[in-house]
Amino acid sequence: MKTHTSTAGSGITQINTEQLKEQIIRHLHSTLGTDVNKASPQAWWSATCAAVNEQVFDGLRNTQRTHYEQNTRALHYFSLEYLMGRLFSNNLHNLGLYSQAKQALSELGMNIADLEDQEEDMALGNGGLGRLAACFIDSLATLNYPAIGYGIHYEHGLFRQSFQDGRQIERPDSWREYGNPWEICRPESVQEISVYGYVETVYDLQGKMKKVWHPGRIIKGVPWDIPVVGYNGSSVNVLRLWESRASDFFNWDVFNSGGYIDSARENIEAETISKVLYPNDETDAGKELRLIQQYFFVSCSLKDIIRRYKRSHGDDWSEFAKQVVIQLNDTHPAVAIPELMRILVDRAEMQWDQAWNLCQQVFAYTNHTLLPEALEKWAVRLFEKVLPRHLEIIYEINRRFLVEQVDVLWPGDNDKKRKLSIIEDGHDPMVRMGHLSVVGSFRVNGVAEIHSQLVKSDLFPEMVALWPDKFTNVTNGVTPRRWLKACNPKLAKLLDEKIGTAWPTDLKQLSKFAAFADDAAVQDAFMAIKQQNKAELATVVKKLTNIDIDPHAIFDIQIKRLHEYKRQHLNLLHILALYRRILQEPDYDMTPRVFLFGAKAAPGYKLAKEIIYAINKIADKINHDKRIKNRIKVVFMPNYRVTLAEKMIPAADVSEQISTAGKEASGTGNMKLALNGAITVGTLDGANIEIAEEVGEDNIAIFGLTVDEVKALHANGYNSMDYYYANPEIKAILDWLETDYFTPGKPGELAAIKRSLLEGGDPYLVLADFETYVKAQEKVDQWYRDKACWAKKAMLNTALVGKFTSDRSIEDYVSRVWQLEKCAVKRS
Ligand code: H53
Repeated sequence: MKTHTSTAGSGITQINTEQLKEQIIRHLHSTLGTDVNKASPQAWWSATCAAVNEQVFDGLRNTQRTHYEQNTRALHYFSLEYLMGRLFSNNLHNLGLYSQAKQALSELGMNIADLEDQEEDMALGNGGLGRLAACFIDSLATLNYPAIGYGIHYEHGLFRQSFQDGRQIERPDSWREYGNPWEICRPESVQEISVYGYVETVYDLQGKMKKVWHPGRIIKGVPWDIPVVGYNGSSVNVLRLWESRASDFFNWDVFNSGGYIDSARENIEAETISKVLYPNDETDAGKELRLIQQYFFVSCSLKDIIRRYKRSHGDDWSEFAKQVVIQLNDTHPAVAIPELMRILVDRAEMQWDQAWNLCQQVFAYTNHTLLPEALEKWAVRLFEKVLPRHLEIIYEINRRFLVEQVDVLWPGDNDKKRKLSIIEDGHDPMVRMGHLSVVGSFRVNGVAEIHSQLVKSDLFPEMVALWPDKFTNVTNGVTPRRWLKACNPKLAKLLDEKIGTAWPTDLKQLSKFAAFADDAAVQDAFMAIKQQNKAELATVVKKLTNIDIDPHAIFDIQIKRLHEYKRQHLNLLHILALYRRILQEPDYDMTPRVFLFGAKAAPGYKLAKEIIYAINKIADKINHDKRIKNRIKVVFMPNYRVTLAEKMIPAADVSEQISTAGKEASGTGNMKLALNGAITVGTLDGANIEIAEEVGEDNIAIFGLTVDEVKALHANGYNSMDYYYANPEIKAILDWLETDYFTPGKPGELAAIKRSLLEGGDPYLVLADFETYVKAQEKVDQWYRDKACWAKKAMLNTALVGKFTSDRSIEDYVSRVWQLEKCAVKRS
């Protein structure tokens, strides 16, 4: 019997396999009330989680005590989304306990992989932005930075997707239906927040004017803490998520006045706030409940921060900006700016200038998109109804900004004022949250070099003129612990053997692996691992879709939210082109390919849903067409989520990153896929540009219009019809979509795509990029035929993307924005 001992570092007690076994059994008995011979896999999983938590809570206590004793400056990450996925194996890996747990469970007759499957994904996010937040909190804990993530404890995370006759069906996600072992309720830190009502102007005895907000509704925020375990047992930070409940205080009033039913209704309405995650990625819903969600969580979080600050500083605000920095993850939490002003001016009775000065030292804002439909605006009418005092404060912020800044730089220039005003004029005036975020923050960053450039040149050029030093870049990153070590254990082991074990926390070490790129034996080992990962994915595919795929084909993967700008339909047109070529030329020479998609469409996004439907229908036709002799297979994986990504990414040969240049702010899936040895077919967009710089042009297939060419094409009047008539292949494919070939007896069912590309003007230039895309794919096909050539390229992708660890992103934030100090955790 082997007994491993954990290598866990300072914050956490070390433990070996025997101790772990004892703990698991103890929890089976005393926490689960069951026994080894009758426990269900769910009970085994829960007992193991409870055992793991003994170490986690140890680390948490030590971390919190150390931070308190050292009175550290801390980052407060405000995000409406955290796409955490599963925590079981992640926590085990980060505690250095995975192999002990595997061993302990196997000695107890259990298979760790079966237990892992007991866990629901924690899907409290939509896509890139939410997953980035999850990677960042992992890195912050790993790097020993004092930090807390704040967000919403949604009862229902992102919907579960299934397909019915190829169409997306959404079902609610109930991730904590049977409890969640990783969260701790903290009733001692409940907060109360207000919404609605009206503002009264009053004068005190000295004749000084004061604004008093009489709220219409009070809501309770109950915090749930999720420990965030750093790698190798460094810090254990916290993700604090707020759940909304009816306020007891308010409820008693209604209850005592005989309104039992009203009181129950109030309860339901209050609880609605944290009920469900809005399922839109990059579209602004503009709904009242969403504004209330935003305000609810930032108000609870600010009060929590201030409560903690006051514990050591009382009413002395002079240290506040030294202790507190708040990162706004997109504009979603931007209402924190007027909320802090309200707290300082109305409650703490601070002078406006002093309060504003403080705000501008505390907030920093990350922009994640240039897409106009994602740039949040709130109708002034709605704001006034929900947050009347905040609207007044925003007006005052705006008035001072226009008078003291804009008019000073551009005296009398009303155009500039109109463009820069936080309030957009019109028959339905709007509050521009992006403008508010820039004005109220000391730093604004984009998420990849090109994106940060475009934020400056296209989105906020005048703001740059006002504050040139405010703008910076922090290129995104991903945690290599989850996205290589945990999800691709075979490759991780090979790397350990070849370059040592330091890479998970020092990802630039991967470059040492480049020395093996021409070594035939290492190439074979690398490709054998890829082959095994592909075979494992093929089993998953069979189980989920009943489709047989050949693990020796090229696995060509596009996984991301469904959006026109991400151009899943460009991928589909390529598939159709290949299919048609084979039908026309039965011996058409191509390397067999499996096209795998994973994507959820926002439930209200019609065209995105039509694209899913088209992919499914075309997949069905192609997969059953004997004439193509398995040269093409198309699979749409249902319910794409973090857990599925962890199975798909290690098995990818080709990574599809084909957004219209200038539209994808960064992308992070591109980084995960390259890290696992997939070769990118991509446009010069977002972080693809930086990936190309790192891996070199021989090891990536770049195609398509550049940002400048896209701009020029639009400026000169793009006409997609020209491409339709000029390229017979494009014409034939689009016309095909109108027939009933893929939807027997129902012609026109797939015509929405054609309509958007022709009548709709093809806003994302699919047809303009089609030809170069097909050429890039032909090049990839050729590369794959030479096994050594492919292995070398794939290995160099893994070796050369060390830049894209989220640890580097965090260090960039620390030096460019947050100015934090590391704080090593002491064990008690
Ligand atoms: O944020 C990612 C980027 C990605 C961008 C994405 C994003 C959302 O997921 C949601 C809203 C939003 O404004 C941006 O699309 O390019 O990688 C993390 O920065």
